[in-house]
Amino acid sequence: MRFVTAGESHGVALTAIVTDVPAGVTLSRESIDRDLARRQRGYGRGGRMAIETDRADVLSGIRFGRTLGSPVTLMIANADSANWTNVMDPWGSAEGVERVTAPRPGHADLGGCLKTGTGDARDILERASARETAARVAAGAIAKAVLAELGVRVRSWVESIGPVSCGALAPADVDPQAVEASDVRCPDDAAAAAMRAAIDAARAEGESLGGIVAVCVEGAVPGIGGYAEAVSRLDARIAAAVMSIPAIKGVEFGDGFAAASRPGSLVHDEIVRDASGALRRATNRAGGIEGGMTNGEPIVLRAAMKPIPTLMRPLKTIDLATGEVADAARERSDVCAVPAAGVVAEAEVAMVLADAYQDLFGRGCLADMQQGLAAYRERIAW
Ligand code: EPS
Repeated sequence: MRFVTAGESHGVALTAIVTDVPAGVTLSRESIDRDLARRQRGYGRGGRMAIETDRADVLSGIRFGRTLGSPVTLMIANADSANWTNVMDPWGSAEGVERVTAPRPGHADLGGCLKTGTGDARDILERASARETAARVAAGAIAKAVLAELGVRVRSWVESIGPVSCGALAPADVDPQAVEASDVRCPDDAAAAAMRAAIDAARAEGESLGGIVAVCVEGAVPGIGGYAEAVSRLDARIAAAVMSIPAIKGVEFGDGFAAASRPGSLVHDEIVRDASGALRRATNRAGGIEGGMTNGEPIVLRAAMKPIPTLMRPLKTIDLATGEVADAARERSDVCAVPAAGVVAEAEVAMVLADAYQDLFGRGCLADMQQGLAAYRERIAW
């Protein structure tokens, strides 16, 4: 499975086209819209989220609640576009429309203006906006539906916002209901309260905050991904997908960077037999991936998100129209979008993993994939 998105933040709609979707996958409109709502929630979001109630219309590829095996087209209308018709008109004139000429440090504004030659950063920011991640989440819901049929679940939670951290949590200690009940998506109540306070303080100071999200995949069989070719290595594929989310600056699996300073015996996970006779690991420091492949333990990865570049107390920049020092552009924005980033990361991870399952068990039809998976499970029982 692969997907491509299109759409500007204040254009008519966002769209995603998902290709290589296996036929016969059951899914509901609610499952897609639920993830869209999860992405919209979160303490620290800006005014836009009060305007939008994201819902996906399916334009192709699904009939009577089942995938057809043809490309799935999803469309999410931008309710706010009604307020931007002259600014975003495909055929009108730029005359009288205010340009954005003070690029924000940390945003795509300057690089995009230089790359494309435009003198209006709106040409860039409309697409670079994290609003685009709504389309990714809708596409990811299709991948999650495929994975669910294969016994694989993807979830996420927040471990830090700004300076406040609840530390690295073991997946077994994270109650998914507690995560979903928290408006910062952190299951630790004390940390969650401190995170909200940090967001309030940042808002009061015209600041923005980043943080760390964790994503966990449970139920994946060993051997998904590959060791033989660089492009098939699952950790590389997942890292690339997660790094493609706007504002993500780092990705680590398992103990990640901390493992670099430890001796090998404190890094690698001993192979043991569990009560059922299956080969398992005594620990999961690798984060479920070894040699570019799943090892049967939960995949655990963390992504670091930088603070959103739009600051109400702006940094200095150079105005592209005048060449003079200026305050960076201010747009309505979020103080903190870390809780949303976790939901987007779930979508990216799900898409990569569904595709990697298809590498092993076929692409065309879910029933064939399930049959292949059952035979594989039987063969690898050691
Ligand atoms: C977002 C929509 C945007 C921002 C935010 C994410 O809406 P607007 O620009 O109309 O306020 O709230 O975008 C950014 C943080 C950004 O840097 O562009 C969304 O739907 O997630």
